[in-house]
Amino acid sequence: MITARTHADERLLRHARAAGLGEIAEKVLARERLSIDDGLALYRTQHLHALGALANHVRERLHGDRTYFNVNQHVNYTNLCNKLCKFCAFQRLPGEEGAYWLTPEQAADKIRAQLAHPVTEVHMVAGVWPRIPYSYYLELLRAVKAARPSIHIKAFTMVELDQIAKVAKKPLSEVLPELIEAGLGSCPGGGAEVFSERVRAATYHLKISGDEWLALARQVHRAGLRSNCTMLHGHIETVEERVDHLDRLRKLQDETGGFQTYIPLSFHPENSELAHIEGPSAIDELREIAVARLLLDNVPHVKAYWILLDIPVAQTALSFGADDVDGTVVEEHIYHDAGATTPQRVARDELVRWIERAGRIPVERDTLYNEVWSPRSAGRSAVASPSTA
Ligand code: V47
Repeated sequence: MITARTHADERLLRHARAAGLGEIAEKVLARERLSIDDGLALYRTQHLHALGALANHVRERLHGDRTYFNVNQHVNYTNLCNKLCKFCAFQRLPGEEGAYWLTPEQAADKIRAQLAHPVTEVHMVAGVWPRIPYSYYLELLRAVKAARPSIHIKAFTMVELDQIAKVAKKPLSEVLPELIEAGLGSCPGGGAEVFSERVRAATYHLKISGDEWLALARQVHRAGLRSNCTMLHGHIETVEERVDHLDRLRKLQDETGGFQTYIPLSFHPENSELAHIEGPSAIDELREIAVARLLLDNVPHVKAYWILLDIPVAQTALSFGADDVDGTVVEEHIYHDAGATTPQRVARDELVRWIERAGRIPVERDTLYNEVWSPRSAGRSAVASPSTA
């Protein structure tokens, strides 16, 4: 499609040309797909503002000022894990200090504890422990649904699904309909780490490979579920490996269209075996958001997950390509065990204010991006809400 260039487009082009990104800007304005080499150039440019402006152009073309959030809660049902990933501070072996495994009723209690708040989604992920039987996963889903029938359950990364199929002793294609019947609504994006075999061999060799992660996501999409996708960045991976990871996500998305949102996960080193690595800076995090927005031209949303970015960086990311900030969260362990200094939860109205103070329009969504509330639907007061969290 050929569209006439506006003054703003010409200004963007001049800015990009001055930064040596003119050819990429031409492609972005023409809505052409960026290549692997373009991706490398975006990672290597020192001109963060020009990169951010290009990503912001795409963000505004797709979503205008709309910025999505939801009222959600996280439940990490166990930290028992046998994958021994070097980046992880959350995992425990049985008998280790702090090891826990919630019964389905204990998980349901966490849902019931939030009944006074307008929670629409539970994000439920955990470690992988082979003694957890298949029946547990079904009971967990049923108990959560019984506690709050309206809740959308976004649960189980591809790593957990791989394990669930193993203990079920059935192929995933047979397991997924049973999980859906018990209440599963969609899948989160974790566990992908970086698809590179080199990085996997060095830091998470017991985990499923990139090919396996992608094959499982393909099956999830074929079963009719939407899912998210992620990349864990800022440890030992190279920029070539990052571009390859994004390219492989993009290829699967061409095939299935099942990814809703991409979430770059910045490595938090504390209390992990990689504690000697500094982890990404705010600049690295903004670059990651911007490159993803430009390369993943077929994934609708890019999330600035405030828990790991911190609020000022998440607000800034809304002008670097991101259009979503995740939600109220309530109780988070994975990043707080790894040194995150953000609060464990945020009130719904505070999220609304952060988004407004970043100059954007807050839109409360459900998990599948149906609009729950926006200032337009609520009249003039942006903070007015169905009820407050
Ligand atoms: O799978 C673990 C990563 C993931 C660390 O889908 C770490 O909406 C950085 O996937 N430093 C879980 N990252 C979180 C996740 C997620 C979060 C928010 C929203 C969604 C979504 C998904 O966190 C794990 C792993 O890749 N992780 N430890 C760490 N120390």
